[in-house]
Amino acid sequence: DFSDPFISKRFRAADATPVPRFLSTRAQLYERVFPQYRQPVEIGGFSLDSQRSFFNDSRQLRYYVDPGKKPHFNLRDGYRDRFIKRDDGVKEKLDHILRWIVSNRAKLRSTPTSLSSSPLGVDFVTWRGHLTKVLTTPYETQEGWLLAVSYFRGTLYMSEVETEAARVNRENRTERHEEMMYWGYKFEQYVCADDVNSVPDRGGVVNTNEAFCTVVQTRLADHKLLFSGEVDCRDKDPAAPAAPACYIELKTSAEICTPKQRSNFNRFKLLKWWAQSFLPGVPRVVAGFRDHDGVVVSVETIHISKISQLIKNEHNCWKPTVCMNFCSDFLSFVKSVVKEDNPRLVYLFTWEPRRDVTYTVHRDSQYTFLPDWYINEITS
Ligand code: 0WD
Ligand code: CA
Repeated sequence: DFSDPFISKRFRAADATPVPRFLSTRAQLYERVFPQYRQPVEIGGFSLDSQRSFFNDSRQLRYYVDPGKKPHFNLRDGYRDRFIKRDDGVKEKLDHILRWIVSNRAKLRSTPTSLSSSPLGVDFVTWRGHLTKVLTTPYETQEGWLLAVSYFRGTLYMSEVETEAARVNRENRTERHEEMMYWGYKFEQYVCADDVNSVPDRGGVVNTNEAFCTVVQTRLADHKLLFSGEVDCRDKDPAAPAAPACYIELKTSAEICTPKQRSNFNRFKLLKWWAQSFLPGVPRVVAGFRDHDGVVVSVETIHISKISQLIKNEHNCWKPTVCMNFCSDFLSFVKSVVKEDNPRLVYLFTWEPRRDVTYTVHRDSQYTFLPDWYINEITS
């Protein structure tokens, strides 16, 4: 009942603007000037230990140790006997970020953004990985996504829901695919040390529960964002710039032998690498190129700011401005749809390749993701 003043108070805006039903994802629609994207500022970080326990500090942050140009690392080493894999059937949703917010509320409220209607001073709270998926949507042809959004005390919380297709893929991975997923983590172990003065321990256990996540604040057009992303390591030079500029993203990829492989790398992989690191302001990716047997044959540093130049000669290639304008328009779309301040109400934004973004509304359903402990903590 929208005429009841008590109820309408709980809505964002009691205006008569028609609510849009869908958002187009056609790339050409987003080819306009690059939107404003404020330099991301690190406002904190947290660690997840080998048991996936939360710590409000950077104890899991590691230090990059340059392996040289042709290290010949064997990425298959330890897969059978020194690998502890995180249970990816456990859905943590935004829980770790919410835990960080609760532990750092004073810091958040004292920032000079409190002119905003929300006590947290931000419009959106989410994972960096969810925003990466939004950025790459106009060019994605394989995998769709589901993003659950709830509006609570002036802030929109956005948490991914695994699609049916992604669940089927996850539950039916081949043994080869399972092993190749390990290779990326093994590469991290070869080039990361636990302490600023120590060296990598290549004989240790690879445990994918362990993580350090940065928490950054930034603004895309008129959207104030707070998001967290996992950081692989940092520059160990004490003279390195402050975070996030000292952070390094680590990647592995198949070695590039043909012009066709080069073109595919530029068109598909560099898009994902760019989007992921550009968002939090991580300036460099260190890529380990490996052969079919999991041996790293070369290591290269790729500067995120140079990627747009690298791809300019590629025919029919992706454009950073399309990604950022689509993201900005998607966040505006979310704001225009999600109006009721209610942590148990979920708007489920759905996208499948070659389709528009649409949404459905769910009250007190399986999709509700803001936990009671968080609601109670923020409400008190
Ligand atoms: O649905 C998801 N993607 C969820 C992610 C649901 C719930 C939690 N997470 C969190 C985990 O806490 C993890 O620590 O994801 C965190 C990483 O967040 P992110 O930085 O926003 O994610 P993304 O940018 O997609 O991935 C960064 C790295 C990956 O590195 P590569 O180089 O492969 O892109 O985080 C790792 C992976 O190493 N990673 C994950 N680790 C644990 N759980 C997950 C995950 N679900 N997804 C990626
Ligand atoms: Ca990585």
